[in-house]
Amino acid sequence: MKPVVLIIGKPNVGKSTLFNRLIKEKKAIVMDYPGVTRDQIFSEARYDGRAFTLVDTCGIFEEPANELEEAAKNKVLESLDDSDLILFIVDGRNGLTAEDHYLANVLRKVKNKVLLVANKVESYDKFEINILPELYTLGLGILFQFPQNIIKIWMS
Ligand SMILES: Nc1nc2c(ncn2[C@@H]2O[C@H](COP(=O)(O)OP(=O)(O)OP(=O)(O)O)[C@@H](O)[C@H]2O)c(=O)[nH]1
Ligand SMILES: [Mg+2]
Repeated sequence: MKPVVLIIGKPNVGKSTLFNRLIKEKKAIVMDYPGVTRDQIFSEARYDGRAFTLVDTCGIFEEPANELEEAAKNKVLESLDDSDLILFIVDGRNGLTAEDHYLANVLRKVKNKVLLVANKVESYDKFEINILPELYTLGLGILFQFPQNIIKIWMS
């Protein structure tokens, strides 16, 4: 079986945008408001000659507002063990919130396969000063940036 790469993160951080970019298709719906992705979306992907299954998710709601969110959350929780790599996406422009910390705590149990990805990093200078130090406090692996050069660093 191909390795499974799971994209996770709180709503609206750009998970589906990254998913589409990596599979080079507009398969997942991208909107400028949170809570767009519900069911997990799977796609076969290939990068640098390596094939893998990429999964876009709704992330994990700390406090699901309804049964749908509860079911979606449980599905993602179940998927963690079955994934080979988990891309934990955070907002590199606005920094962390309680939701990110909640997710980080959940992911600590599978820490060795988690990569923290800061998305929406349009100004690296601002990011480095305002956001980067905060991200290190999560104590989760290496930091990658998107969109600037994640793919380059990821595969190197
Ligand atoms: N400025 C900026 N905006 C981005 C970036 N990546 C995504 N966005 C925007 O952020 C918004 C949310 O993107 P999505 O990809 O739908 O986010 P998501 O995490 O899948 O959201 P949910 O499915 O609702 O959890 C959209 O308006 C995107 O265009 C980025 O790198 N920079
Ligand atoms: Mg989405």
